[in-house]
Amino acid sequence: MSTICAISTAPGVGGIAVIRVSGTDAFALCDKIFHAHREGHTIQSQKAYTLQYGTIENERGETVDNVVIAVFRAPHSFTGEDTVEISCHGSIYIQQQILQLLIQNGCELAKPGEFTQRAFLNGKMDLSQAEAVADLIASTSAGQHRLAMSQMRGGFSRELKILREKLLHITSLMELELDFADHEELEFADRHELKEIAAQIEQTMSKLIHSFKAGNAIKNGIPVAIVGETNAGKSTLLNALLNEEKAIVSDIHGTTRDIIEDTVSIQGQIFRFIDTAGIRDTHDTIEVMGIERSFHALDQAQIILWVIDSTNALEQITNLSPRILPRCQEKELIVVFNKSDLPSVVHSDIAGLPENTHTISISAKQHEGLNQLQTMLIEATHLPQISQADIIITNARHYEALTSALHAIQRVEEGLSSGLSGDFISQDLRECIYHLSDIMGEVTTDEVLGNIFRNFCIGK
Ligand SMILES: Nc1nc2c(ncn2[C@@H]2O[C@H](COP(=O)(O)OP(=O)(O)OP(=O)(O)O)[C@@H](O)[C@H]2O)c(=O)[nH]1
Ligand SMILES: [Mg+2]
Repeated sequence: MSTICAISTAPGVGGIAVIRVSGTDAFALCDKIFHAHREGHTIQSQKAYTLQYGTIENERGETVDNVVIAVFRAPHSFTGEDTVEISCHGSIYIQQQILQLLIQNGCELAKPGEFTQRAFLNGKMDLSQAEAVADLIASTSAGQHRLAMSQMRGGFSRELKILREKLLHITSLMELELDFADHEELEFADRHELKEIAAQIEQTMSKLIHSFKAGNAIKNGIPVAIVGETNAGKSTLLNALLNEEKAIVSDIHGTTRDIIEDTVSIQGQIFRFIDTAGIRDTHDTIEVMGIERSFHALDQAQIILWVIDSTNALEQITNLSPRILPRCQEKELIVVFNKSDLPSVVHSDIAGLPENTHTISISAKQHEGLNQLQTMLIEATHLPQISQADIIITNARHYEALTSALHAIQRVEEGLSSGLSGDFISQDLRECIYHLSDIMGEVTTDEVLGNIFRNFCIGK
């Protein structure tokens, strides 16, 4: 395989940058531009997992930089190939010069994710673990980090392997039976036992599929729609929660006309706050379109913050209850009485709201009551406490494959119950195994692989 190189540290200027070179010729290629500090030393003769000091020189013999070389020998490296890591100074100019010299001497520039792709192809990790590497790099919250770490360590892969072994066991029994189809009295596979194993498999799969909701919420953030009448202070609240002047705030009714959203981490959990156009009767065509979007955002969200101007609370509740409450039945609704800094007659047990509605009084403008609101938000997520040992699905590709596998195993169970002939059952079993293997990347097409790794950053 060709030898590839890339800058593995973040783009821009840092104190130090790392350039990674991986492939059969990594040592020989790097030796062409490296001059060891100690006479007679080379990278090719350098022991694995040691560091060596020296200089990188260009074709005119000028020093580009003083560097430290780390050597990893195949198969004991991240990619499974011979790998060199050049630590140079952080200047973008230096990094580009070294990269250019490597390419001039025969290296190829790595494509995004190519190092991880090679690790996968060389059997250092399965596909779901490789995908976790990308998640780990992208993680910005404690929750995301914990999930990626657990997936990278292979907990999910182990679970899949166990499932697959059980399936293979049933399949081989079923197929053995088919081989002796002439002897009808033969039944190697005890149907009762098979049903039990299939039920166990179905249960484990359902659990994994179920975990996707939590996994997805942790990875992509829990959607929270901020809705209410115009001028209630929705955009002011969005800005306060994000701690940033993201949305325009004004005392003109109908200021926000489109969806404005952003994510923020609260106590290690990512929330995606969606500010919406204030709901009112209007003849303004654009505003009407904006209000339609408000309801769409409400329908998509998991938590609803209904912002009410406390100085006008009763009227707002009466006006909007028929339009908001029916849409919140499956969701967590928090009624936020805003503008608590102004005199008002509102009480949190105000009439007109269903019993057990969560209410809170805040001043978005003065940032009063925000901590309590954040705590309420965390409670409203109902996310289970997740440890690194838990197996949670976070990836839509895995979710789809598992769902297909689940349908196949359900067909197997039905087939077993209704006494369906063995060859049909074993066909469904094979399909189930196929989908599990797909998650681990054992039957995945090059096109799908290409897509997965394209989303990585270069240098990883
Ligand atoms: N006194 C007081 N004024 C507030 C508070 N929150 C918002 N306001 C004011 O209320 C007005 C409307 O605020 P916005 O945040 O633009 O209201 P909105 O709900 O986004 O309004 P639309 O975008 O028109 O639907 C502005 O003048 C804000 O400064 C608050 O807690 N106290
Ligand atoms: Mg607004």
